[in-house]
Amino acid sequence: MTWYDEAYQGTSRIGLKATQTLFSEQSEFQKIDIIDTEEFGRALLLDGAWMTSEFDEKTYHEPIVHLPLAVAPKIERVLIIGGGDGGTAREVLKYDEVKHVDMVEIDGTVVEACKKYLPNIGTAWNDPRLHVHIDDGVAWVKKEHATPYDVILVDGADPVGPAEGLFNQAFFEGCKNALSAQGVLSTQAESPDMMRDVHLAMIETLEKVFPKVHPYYGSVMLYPGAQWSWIFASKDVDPTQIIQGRSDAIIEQSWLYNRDVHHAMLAVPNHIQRARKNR
Ligand code: SPD
Repeated sequence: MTWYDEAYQGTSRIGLKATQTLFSEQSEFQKIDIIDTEEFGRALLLDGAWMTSEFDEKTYHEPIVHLPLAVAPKIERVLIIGGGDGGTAREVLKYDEVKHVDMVEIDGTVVEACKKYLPNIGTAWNDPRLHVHIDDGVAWVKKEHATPYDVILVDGADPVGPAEGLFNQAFFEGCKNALSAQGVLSTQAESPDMMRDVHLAMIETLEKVFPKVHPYYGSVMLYPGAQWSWIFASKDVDPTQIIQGRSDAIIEQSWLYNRDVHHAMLAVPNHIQRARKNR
């Protein structure tokens, strides 16, 4: 049996013992590994970093999707940047109000491998509302969009390699231009503990682009630090104002997400509050 580890800064590792290596290939963009394990089920690594596993994926995909979709004034048109395993699209497509989803993933090999080996995560590939584009998300948001998006979800990897462009001001300005006036964005925002500087820099960058910026927090077992974050940004939407009734049916089936969790995720740790005051 082979151990697969995500090594962080040469000082720590998070590892799982594989019972089987299902897929291992260097694509045009990155090294893709999909393995099977005893406790976490099937899991995906990109360039040696854990992206998702059958066991803990809901603790990532429910927050990135349900917090913004519970409060966005409109959710008809959704853009997902990244999200090649299909978990984010699956959660978005649970909403009947969603009419059209563009998912823009740079690496077609990730999509094909996940369709084949992670069918329990991407369960909505055949939904006719989902349009998968193998394309660069940075270029996609810069294009003129005849109809703006109501929601943009940035489900990329870490800020090294192919996802690096999903963390800078120019990209978020593109997102703002692609959104409707009342549109909202949510992006994965790294570990507030292990990647604290990156997390704080993302808040600062988003604040240069959007008037309202709210980090939110949860735990994802396989990620460095296990404590993870996302950032909700908009021109003028209050993330505490849940649209009544919209998420009720979803909450009945969800693993983690409910109204209490929604509000709890928006609680900002003291060390982040202090750092934001001192910047
Ligand atoms: N360090 C891991 C960051 C990964 C964020 N995206 C995960 C993809 C799951 N759909």
